[in-house]
Amino acid sequence: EKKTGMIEAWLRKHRYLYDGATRHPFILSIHDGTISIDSFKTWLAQDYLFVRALVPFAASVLIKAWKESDESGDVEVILRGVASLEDEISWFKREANKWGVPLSDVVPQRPNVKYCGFLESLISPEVKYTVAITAFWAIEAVYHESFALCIEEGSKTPPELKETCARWGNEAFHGNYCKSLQKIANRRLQKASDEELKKAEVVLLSVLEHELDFWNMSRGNV
Ligand code: HMH
Repeated sequence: EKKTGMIEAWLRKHRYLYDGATRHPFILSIHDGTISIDSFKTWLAQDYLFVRALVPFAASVLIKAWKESDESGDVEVILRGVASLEDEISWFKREANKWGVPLSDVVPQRPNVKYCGFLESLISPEVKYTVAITAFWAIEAVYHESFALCIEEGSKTPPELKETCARWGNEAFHGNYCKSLQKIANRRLQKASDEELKKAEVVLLSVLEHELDFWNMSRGNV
């Protein structure tokens, strides 16, 4: 079995699930301009809570990189991601204010609770850097690929949602960030034991399933 480009191989193998997560009806409804504003508001409020939970997970990946990585450059890539989350949280507060969504009393819905619980389980020191960085890449890549579709030429994304889509869909920051994470993940997976590879693949599938459930929740189908 060839171990190089493991991420690409897994994406081919799990294409159906990956497309399900990145071409979800929620995203397609933004892309074709038919999204209901209630769905968008639900997503906004729930994703604010998710991003708050993403901070300690991202910080745990940073610690794992510092302890376990064979290349010091990994820390900078992950640090850039951690740092960008502060701006992201401020953005959520501004955006929620704009839409009249009160963030102080948002109750996390079940799929969100489950996804955040999954993130928390990955913080454990027993979860290896290779497995954690694979999860981190997948989490960011699903959002990038999803929202990139909505800013493509010819999309009918409502103008008031363009900024949201560009936040994750843009190539300049988010696209390159995902590429850097993917490169790190591939490099680590190339050197991983079969047992670690199995764990990383399972974690990737879990991320994709949680992302699907998150989109479903945003559309009101819990
Ligand atoms: C549910 N997945 C979810 N929310 C996000 N903000 C990201 C991924 C990427 O940051």
